Amino acid sequence: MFEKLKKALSSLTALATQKTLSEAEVEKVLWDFEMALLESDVAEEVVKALTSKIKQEVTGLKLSRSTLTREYLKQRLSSIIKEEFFKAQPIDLLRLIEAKKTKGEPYVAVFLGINGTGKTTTIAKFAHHLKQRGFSVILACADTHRAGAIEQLTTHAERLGLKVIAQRYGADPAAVARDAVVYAQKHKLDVVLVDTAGRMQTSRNLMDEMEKIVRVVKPDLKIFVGDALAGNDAVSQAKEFQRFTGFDAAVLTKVDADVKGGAALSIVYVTSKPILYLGVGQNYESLKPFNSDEFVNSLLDMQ
Ligand SMILES: Nc1nc2c(ncn2[C@@H]2O[C@H](COP(=O)(O)OP(=O)(O)OP(=O)(O)O)[C@@H](O)[C@H]2O)c(=O)[nH]1
Ligand SMILES: [Mg+2]
Repeated sequence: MFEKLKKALSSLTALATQKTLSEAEVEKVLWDFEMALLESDVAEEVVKALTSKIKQEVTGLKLSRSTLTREYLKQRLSSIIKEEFFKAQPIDLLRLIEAKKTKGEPYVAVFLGINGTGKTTTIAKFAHHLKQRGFSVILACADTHRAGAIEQLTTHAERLGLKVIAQRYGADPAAVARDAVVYAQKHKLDVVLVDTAGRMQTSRNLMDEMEKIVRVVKPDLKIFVGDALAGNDAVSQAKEFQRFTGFDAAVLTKVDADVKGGAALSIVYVTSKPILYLGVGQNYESLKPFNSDEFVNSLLDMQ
């Protein structure tokens, strides 16, 4: 995971191994660093923000080997990334769900994003995660567009032993979502997970439909599901969804297959919303809670 981004960061910390450093050498390393970030799918605006911070840092230092130790550079890079890139308040989702449960109300989460990013699979994984922690969960199939969507979610529900609310294809997705919330209220279920159809951020009708679902069910949380493999595209999708419907947090999927790693850094920076989970495979256990400190430390190979 994220090998390219790790390599980009270590290209910078390698500065410290050189005996003497001329301004030109530092420039060269910074240039390579910038290119390596771009190649890791870090969005351009994020590369600019990060490299200008690092430049200030490095050029402000006396360029002697004693000040520019590798450990020192790693520490600085790590705090810059943590301070500048993970400013978003983390969300303790399980605590929020517990709080609503105490009030006797279901917690409603709507999953949104473009086609094929992993929304339905993430819902199944998340439902499994919640069930293991003792919460009762109901799934709502508010994807009434894509052929097979209802069967896909129903199959997951059967495997996981969960109730699913679905209507026919072409039905109003907002009505399906509302039915699920009403069912959960009546049967005292803890969590409603609403699966929505994949929609291009450029499709006005579908974005309006998404907005209607949100208006009708007033979810506690809107979760953007982004595909790590889409790199910079995932970043522009996140921006557009942010503009249309807004969202509170993100899940990044297919991280197991992502050698680059730029999308995670960029989505958080560009939207200022936290990442809740990483999808790291296709089975129900492959959902990892995301911790920004651990993420940055692993990128920099620090404990
Ligand atoms: N390797 C890997 N594959 C994943 C992950 N998450 C989802 N997938 C795969 O991605 C494909 C699409 O997943 P879906 O959950 O159907 O995506 P979706 O966003 O619901 O798709 P639409 O409903 O068509 O918009 C499936 O083959 C999933 O198995 C992940 O974390 N890692
Ligand atoms: Mg789906």
